[in-house]
Amino acid sequence: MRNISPKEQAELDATETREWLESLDYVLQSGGPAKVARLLRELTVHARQNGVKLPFTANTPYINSISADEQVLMPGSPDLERRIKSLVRWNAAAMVVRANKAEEGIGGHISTFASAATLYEVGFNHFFRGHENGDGDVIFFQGHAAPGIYARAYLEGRIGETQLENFRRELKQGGGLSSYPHPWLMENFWEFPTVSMGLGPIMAIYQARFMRYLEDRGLKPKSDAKVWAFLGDGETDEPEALGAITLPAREKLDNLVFVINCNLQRLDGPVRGNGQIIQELEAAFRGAGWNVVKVIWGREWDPLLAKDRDGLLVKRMGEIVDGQYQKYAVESGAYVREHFWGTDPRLLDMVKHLSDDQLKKMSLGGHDPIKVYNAYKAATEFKGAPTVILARTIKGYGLGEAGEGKNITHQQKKMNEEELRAFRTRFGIPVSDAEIAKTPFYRPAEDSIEVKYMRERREALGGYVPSRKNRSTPIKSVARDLFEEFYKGTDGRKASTTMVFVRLLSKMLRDKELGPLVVPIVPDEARTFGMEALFRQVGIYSHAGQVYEPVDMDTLLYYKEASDGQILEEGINEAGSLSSFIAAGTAYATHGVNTIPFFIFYSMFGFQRIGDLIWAAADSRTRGFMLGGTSGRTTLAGEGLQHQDGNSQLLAYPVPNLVSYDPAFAYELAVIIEDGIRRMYVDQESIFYYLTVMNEQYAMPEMPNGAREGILKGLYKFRATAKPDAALRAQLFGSGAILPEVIKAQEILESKYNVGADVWSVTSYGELYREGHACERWNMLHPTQTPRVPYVTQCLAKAPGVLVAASDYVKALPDSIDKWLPRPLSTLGTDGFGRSEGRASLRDFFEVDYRYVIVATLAALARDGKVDASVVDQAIKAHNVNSEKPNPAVS
Ligand SMILES: Cc1ncc(C[n+]2csc(CCOP(=O)(O)OP(=O)(O)O)c2C)c(N)n1
Ligand SMILES: [Mg+2]
Repeated sequence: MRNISPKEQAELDATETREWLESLDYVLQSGGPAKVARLLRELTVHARQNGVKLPFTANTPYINSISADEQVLMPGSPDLERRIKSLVRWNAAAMVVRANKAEEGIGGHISTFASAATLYEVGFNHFFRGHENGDGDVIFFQGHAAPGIYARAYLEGRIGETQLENFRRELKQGGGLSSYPHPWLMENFWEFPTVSMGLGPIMAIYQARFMRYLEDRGLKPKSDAKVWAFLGDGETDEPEALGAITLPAREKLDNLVFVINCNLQRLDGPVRGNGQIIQELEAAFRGAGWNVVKVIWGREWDPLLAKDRDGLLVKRMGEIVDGQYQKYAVESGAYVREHFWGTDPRLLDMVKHLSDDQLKKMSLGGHDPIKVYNAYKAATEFKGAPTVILARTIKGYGLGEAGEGKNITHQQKKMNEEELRAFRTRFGIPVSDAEIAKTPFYRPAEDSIEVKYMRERREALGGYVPSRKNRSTPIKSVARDLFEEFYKGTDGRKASTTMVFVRLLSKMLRDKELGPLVVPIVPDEARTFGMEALFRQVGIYSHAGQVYEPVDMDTLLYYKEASDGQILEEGINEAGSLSSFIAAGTAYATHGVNTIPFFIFYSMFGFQRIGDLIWAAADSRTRGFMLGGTSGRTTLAGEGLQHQDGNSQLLAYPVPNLVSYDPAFAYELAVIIEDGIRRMYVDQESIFYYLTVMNEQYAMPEMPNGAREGILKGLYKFRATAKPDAALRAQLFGSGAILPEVIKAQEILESKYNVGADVWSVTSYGELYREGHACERWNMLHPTQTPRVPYVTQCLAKAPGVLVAASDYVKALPDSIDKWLPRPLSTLGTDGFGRSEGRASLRDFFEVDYRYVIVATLAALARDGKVDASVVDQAIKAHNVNSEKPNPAVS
């Protein structure tokens, strides 16, 4: 047989391909798409069975998922909508430019919204549902797009010109606008903070799931409201952004829509210069089970794609990397013709009827309202899975020379006169050349067709968004008898504060009024905290119920999943759990339901790991209780360096609306939780709680008379000395699991060393610290009035003797109240890395057990000249304290 030349081979291949395609076309025409799909599936199986290795791909071609002939016409008035969008664009840019003129460096972002304007405007005009007709959509706006959202609210008449003028200057007279979405600062406007990138997407996922939870548990009527999350393509590099995307597919959350603005750029440069972010994201989301809608090309491409019989154009589209696409966006039509189309004469031929200018103006999908409209329509109608829309845009769209598609675009805040003029002309804004230098805001008259149209659309869609308000009715009161059992103590029986919490939680769950509102959240630690009885009592939430027979079905406490289950068992996922906590703790505003979340977790994996989400919870005005379980550096035995938490109580300090406590006893915990529910759900305070609970067991004493106020303020005298008249006196502070050590030291100091020591329980250094500073500040500003005395000073001003504190947390905690005490405080704490050891050894290592309390007390008395140094020395020896051991804080 003669050899076939490569050219002949290519022709044979082409013929063969054509024959196969023609057969397929025939099947498509006669049998329809379903038949083609079946055939292809069977062909694939057959090929695999015969050893053909098929490469895996989760990708579809680099074209729109919705073809031109599938798309529907847009309702409404596209022309008017374009005009409105232009006005929004102008005002958004103007507010940033003005802010930067008025005060150098005040910042702001023009280019994010410039690229996303169509994505938002189509939503505002046709999809985003307000809360007024019942249930509204929940929208997570991309933080850096805030100027556009404000500009629209200004046109709608919801935000005044002064506020717009004071963008990023919130402290100005008359009020300003916060740089980004912050419910804490604009509580009637923004619902969720998103600007710490990655947090918006994960919060949105758990919000969508929580909406289903509320419906399945009958706490809210079923609705087809959506959760929308707008994010940047660069943002998807944050682990939180994509880290939880399998959950909504698993749970079939078709109430969730992600819109990813793929402008191919982030702050420094291209997101994937050498690859394609859209294809990468498509594969990730499809792999996770999402419905993926790609909106890559604008309408001008449709006729070209229709002509692309051989797939040449689609192939060309798919082989260009993003860095190169970015180059096309800034280059001339001639450049695009040469470099994009010029690789094949057949491609060049396809566009020979188009001028360079027309080539340059071929739009991208994310800038074309009809493409975006169809994508949103498909997303909102899709059943059985969440949808992600991957919309291609140009960063800084419309800014022209001022920064369209450039690498510096993200930080472009200024536009010179010429650039402003070009921008004005491009979008047809009625601002004259004479006025342009002032960059005036522009709002058409109240009765203009633009304003009327915007208002009508929003009215039809259920009111303005974003908009936040408390939609719940406060709980009337909290029944004291739920909590009173814990005031009595355990009569010598040992218990841990975790056990106490679980018992209290179980009681609350049984309460008629409170019970249904309680949302227990655990990241795969329920057994660690002894909560497994709750599995059976209230069930684990699962939309699907339980479709299998649990392995422990025949036991009393079997693993019960139910569609109306109450526990959110989040698996090993603290970030997801905290996102659920935020959804549940803000439901009073979002859904008008007073759910009370109790999120219990391994305390070291709370603040330390997901501190930024806790900050977002604070900003969101989340209500509820976070419980750091197995906490304390020396109380968690055996677990070692990464687990033992001596930090979180300090890390809780900076969160302004977080109230933190380190309770030692059952009644302290009960008093704190009862008061917390009252403050948050009866009095409607925008606070939340952090409580550390321990697994060390000891007898729980009875609540001393009159202790309630002190427990809540952070300090009360737990036990006075039996020797108030002793010559040597001391005041000992203990908290959490270290309090029993301090009580033991009190007894020995009295019996062996004749020191009359009072013991104080410090439930919260944080609260004492805040109150102390509040007094100090007031005194500074009111010099002629009677000074306020910090609570801690009131308690201790007349208390005799030396002052000693022992904590299972870092020394900075007790030290933080030192200045309001009458004499210097000697501090014992657990600075340093933990060790894998038992409690006794750990407390020796960290120098926080009763022996160190004794030594510290005697050393302070020696310092004050009350005892001889030799007494301290003898105590060190008597208690086997090793003076030469290395400092645990640095070893
Ligand atoms: C966690 C976090 N890291 C860094 C930043 C700073 N930052 C703000 S915007 C931005 C780039 C955003 O790019 P992209 O997500 O693609 O959004 P685009 O503006 O392009 O729409 C960066 C790095 C931030 N806001 N949050
Ligand atoms: Mg981007």
